[in-house]
Amino acid sequence: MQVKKYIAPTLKSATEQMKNEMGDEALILSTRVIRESGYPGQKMFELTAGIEDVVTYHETSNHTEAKKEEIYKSFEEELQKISNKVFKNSTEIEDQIGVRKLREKTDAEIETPQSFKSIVEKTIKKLEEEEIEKLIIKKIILQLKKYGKIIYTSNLDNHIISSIASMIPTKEFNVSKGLNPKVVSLVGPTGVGKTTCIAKLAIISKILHNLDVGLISIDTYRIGALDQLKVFSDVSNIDMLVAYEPKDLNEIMKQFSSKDVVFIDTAGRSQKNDEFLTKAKEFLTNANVDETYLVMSATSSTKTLLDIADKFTIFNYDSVIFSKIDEGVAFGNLLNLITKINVPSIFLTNGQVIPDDIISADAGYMAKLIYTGKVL
Ligand SMILES: Nc1nc2c(ncn2[C@@H]2O[C@H](COP(=O)(O)OP(=O)(O)OP(=O)(O)O)[C@@H](O)[C@H]2O)c(=O)[nH]1
Ligand SMILES: [Mg+2]
Repeated sequence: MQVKKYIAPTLKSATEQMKNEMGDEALILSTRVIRESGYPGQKMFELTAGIEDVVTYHETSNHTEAKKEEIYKSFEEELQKISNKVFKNSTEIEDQIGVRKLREKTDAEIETPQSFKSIVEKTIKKLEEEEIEKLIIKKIILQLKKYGKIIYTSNLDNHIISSIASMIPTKEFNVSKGLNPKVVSLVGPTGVGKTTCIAKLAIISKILHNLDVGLISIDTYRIGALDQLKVFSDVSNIDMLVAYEPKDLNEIMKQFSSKDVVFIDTAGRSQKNDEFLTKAKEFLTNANVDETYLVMSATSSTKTLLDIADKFTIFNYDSVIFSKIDEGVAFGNLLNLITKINVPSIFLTNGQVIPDDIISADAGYMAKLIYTGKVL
């Protein structure tokens, strides 16, 4: 580590001097107030700064083992000097600048530029295997390069996961008791799990949050669809009404006016069927929907997800639900989609069990899912 002292009338100007000379990566090791003879009576600040040169990842640099040892030794010496001078207890400064851990690392653990390069290559391969698009991989790697000096093999995965998480917007599901009913509709292609998801949300709202729940089905298209929700509503003792025509919704909403939350189950429609999509939209317009969630299967390809997300924009959906993550084997498709549509995720579903198999969307969880390809 190179260590240098800067003396200036303010801490700010000392910091500026440090940055001009040592760059943004310099660390402030200590600061103190001193009285300088050249400036009688004037308060001066002394800033001790250091710049790391033990762990560098510039691919062009070529540290031999001996060179590394030499740098490491001078770093230790400098550290000792500073700690003796500035702090009574040397562990105090070590802890402050976080080098204690670094000192404890064995030589084998310190990455050479070559090993960092191979780590990056392995990372790219892993991200490709998870089916993340090249442009996103590039973005992740660029972020890694930015933090190169503090990345080790042991914390690399965490850096990648944080980088992925920073690209995932999420939203919370909020319902307040005693206000106008919050009206939530679920839309999406056929068989993605809309009705199952509504059943999960309805039970959670009723049992866990003690909310008064209403269910509406506008799915009079598929044979058996009404029965599916009706059986559930009977078993769970949750009111359910059916709208056969868009105008029916005016009356139904009056009947449900004292509910806390109302879920509307729509018929699954192929995103290719414009006529059906327009009809469903007409129903929902009459229901004064507060929030619409687009349900998509996590097992669909990126191309399919993008097509669905595009065709369903007619519903102005606020959030997305990724269903069937338990059936997925790679989840790069989710990141590819999310980074393009920029709509928050609200839930993930991970099985058929009502109400257990649903998870609130969390960027960290989703990033791990995408990076590891495994449902944790
Ligand atoms: N493995 C798995 N299966 C699920 C999940 N969610 C729903 N399913 C199953 O997927 C099938 C279709 O679920 P539905 O809830 O009927 O799907 P839908 O979107 O309402 O279907 P349509 O109304 O016909 O468009 C059922 O067998 C569900 O049990 C999930 O998260 N994981
Ligand atoms: Mg359904």
